[in-house]
Amino acid sequence: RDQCGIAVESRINCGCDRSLSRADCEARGCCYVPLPQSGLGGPPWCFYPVRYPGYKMGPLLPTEKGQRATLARSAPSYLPRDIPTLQLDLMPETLGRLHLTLKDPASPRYEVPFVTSQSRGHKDIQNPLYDVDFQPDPFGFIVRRKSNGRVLLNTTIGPLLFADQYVQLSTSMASSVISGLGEHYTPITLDLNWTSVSLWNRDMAPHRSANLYGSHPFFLVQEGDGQAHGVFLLNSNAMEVFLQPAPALTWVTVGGILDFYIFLGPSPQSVVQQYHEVIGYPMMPPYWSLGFHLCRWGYTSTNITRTVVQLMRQAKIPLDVQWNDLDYADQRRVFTFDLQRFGDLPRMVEEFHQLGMKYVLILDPGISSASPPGSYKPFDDGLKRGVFIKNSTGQILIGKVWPGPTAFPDFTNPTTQDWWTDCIRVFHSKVPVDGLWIDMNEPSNFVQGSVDGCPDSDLEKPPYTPGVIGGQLNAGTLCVSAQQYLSNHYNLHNLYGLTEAIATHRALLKVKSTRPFVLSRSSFPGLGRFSAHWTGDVRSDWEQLRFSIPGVLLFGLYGVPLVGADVCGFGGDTTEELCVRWTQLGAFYPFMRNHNDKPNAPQEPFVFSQQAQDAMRTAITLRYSLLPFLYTLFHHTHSSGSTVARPLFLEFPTDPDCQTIDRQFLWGSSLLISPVLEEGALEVTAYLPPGTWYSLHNVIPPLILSYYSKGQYILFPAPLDTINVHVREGSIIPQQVPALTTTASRRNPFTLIVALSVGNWAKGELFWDDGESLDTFEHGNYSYVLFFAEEPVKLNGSLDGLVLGEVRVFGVRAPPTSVWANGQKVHDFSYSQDTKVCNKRFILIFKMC
Ligand code: MIG
Repeated sequence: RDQCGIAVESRINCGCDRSLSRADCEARGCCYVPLPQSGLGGPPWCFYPVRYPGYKMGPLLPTEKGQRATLARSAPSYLPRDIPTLQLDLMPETLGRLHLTLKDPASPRYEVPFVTSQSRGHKDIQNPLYDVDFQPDPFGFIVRRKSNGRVLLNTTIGPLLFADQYVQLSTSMASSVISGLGEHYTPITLDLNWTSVSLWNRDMAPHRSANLYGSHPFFLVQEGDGQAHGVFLLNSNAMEVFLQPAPALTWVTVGGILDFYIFLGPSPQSVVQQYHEVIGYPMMPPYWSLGFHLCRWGYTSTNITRTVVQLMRQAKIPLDVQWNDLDYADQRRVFTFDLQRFGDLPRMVEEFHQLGMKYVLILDPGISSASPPGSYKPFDDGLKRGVFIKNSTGQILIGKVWPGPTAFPDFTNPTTQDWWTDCIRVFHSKVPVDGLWIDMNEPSNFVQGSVDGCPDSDLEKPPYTPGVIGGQLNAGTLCVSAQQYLSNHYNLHNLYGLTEAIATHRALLKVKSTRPFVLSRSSFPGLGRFSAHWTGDVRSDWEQLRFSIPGVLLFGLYGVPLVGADVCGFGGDTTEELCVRWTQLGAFYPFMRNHNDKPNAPQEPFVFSQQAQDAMRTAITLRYSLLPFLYTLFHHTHSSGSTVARPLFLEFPTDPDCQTIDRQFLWGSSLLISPVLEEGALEVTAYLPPGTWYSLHNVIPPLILSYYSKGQYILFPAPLDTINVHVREGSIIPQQVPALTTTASRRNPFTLIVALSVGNWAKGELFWDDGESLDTFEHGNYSYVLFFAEEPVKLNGSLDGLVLGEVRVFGVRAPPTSVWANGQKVHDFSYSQDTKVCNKRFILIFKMC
């Protein structure tokens, strides 16, 4: 009886796999204590008693990498095919990183390939940030933060279950403020009120509680005092994670091993960095990919596509990259183009290149299998080379996607890489694309499993199926019993997009020898080393606009910093006001693309009123002026695993107000973006962390106001032409005079914003290279400029070979009597008073000669 005396919020569900009657529950040896409220959700009635029997742990013995113990269970669990003996490996890898695995020593099980190939640890760790304790019987472990004794994870609160197709582990949480476990349509922190999230890549328009395109079994916990830790479960099987208010969490995965990385931070930013060290730092994007991209499904000819570019240029709105969706392809087959409507596609791409622009088009993984033999080389060749996924009886699995019947390349097979590279090389020799957009790569399938259905097997119908859309693992995708080179699709499904992104990245690398640009819908940890990501088929409405912020910020934590949502929304008709607000927010997505679904009203900037166009031009131009700063942030992410678009809690971890803010965000540590997210709003209530912030309303002419905040919400005017952006005191922001493309803007003079702190100093930096060569950082082919300003205002930093056109200094204490640059007196300067600060300060603007 005592054993069932567990606080309601701490009950661990004994029936994660199915709902249990009292008899079923007691047959499992669990406690059955009904509660008044009923219906879905809420605390379980059937839960594990204290010390529910499980594995018993043997002695810990030293190994080369740490310590090892054997776990054994004497009685079977209630699950089919228990693994009776387990091997525990404890591997302290760095001071802040602990690696812990549980696997079957008797017969190897599937383990995730690729992802951690770059991870390196040390052998002898002296005095790490963590302590680990064990409860031997039943087995459980406790991880503590050594400095304050805080329990970060405690798995003794529930049993470890480890059967062939069902692995379960529960842990307590150090707080209720948890971010991660994507991809879902959620705020920046998860709801722990008896919810669950499933990780199974699915072609599904973002909506609440659905498993979406990617899987990221990583979360970050804010401990409440500014410290944070993170947990990564490297497992690619279908998974459901149950969250409860204790706070506690239960992982259930249907295969693989338990392979945990625990990151001790202690700052949230260092947790992210430690995670990225394991999955690999993100790629350095080509500079042009930070420009504005324009796409829609329904640009049905080259002439229509050309017209779009012309109208953008007439409207004088910057545009770097024009895109085409499926429209270009002949009968929707990839690596072809329609000779009627897109016959001069190669010439069109050349024209865009002449304008200093780039061109990207879509590639779906499904390869049409129904063309007459000899008429469609990608399929014929693929067949010969054996690159396609096979069904469980060894025939090529045929599904249905846009071209009709299709086969699916198996990107875990090295031969597929060669074939894919050849397909891309041949196509590129005709149509010199600058990047590739890989869609439908969950992979998406319009029939369930295959055109012939799926076999009736334990893989297709496992003893337990996580709560996925469609109720079955093969819903909207391939039969999971399908066979791939490395394993079955059951294990590899969540890696399909990642493996396609790797193959596409490598192909572009070979064909072009410049930095590849790939945009992938499906994702898994490690994607950011190869690809950008967009958040899929978002609807054109205000709620989706608002949730695009946590969507983008979370992908930053997942190591995919080059991310954005379709600006103005993909599904449904946008409105002018929504599209203006979305363009303003989108100007601060790291990846900015306006994209629209086929049946919808057009939403290119030029289709709107003059007033709306002006507002959009202002926002996009502001982005272009800030690209040197954005690019420098990408350099940091690429070289040390930081974030670009950053949630406030990463930058102000000890400020409790920042823990859950996700209607605002930062670029790096210096720019605070506070967009309008409500229809009709002409003001925005925004939180300013403590300090002085300078508002940056317009590029030219500047309208600068500054605010001193004690850490408070402030109401800012936000007329339709304005997005509120604030510069943090103490920062220097490198900018460049904007132009209609980055090709042109990169030749323009730089400008600097120097936002003096109260103590009269500021610093900033610029990473600069040719914007497209490979590994410039790794090979030293770049300039790196540190700017530093101090009292009396003096600015240092040399722009080797680059032209500095203008400097704007915010927060100058007194009207300057003289201004000097490079040892010469400057006559072309102006200043104005900044009225909003407590003591009078001035804004000084001067032109360099
Ligand atoms: O089944 O290529 O998310 O961006 O426009 C739809 C057509 C297939 C889904 C993508 C969307 C793209 C669309 N694609």
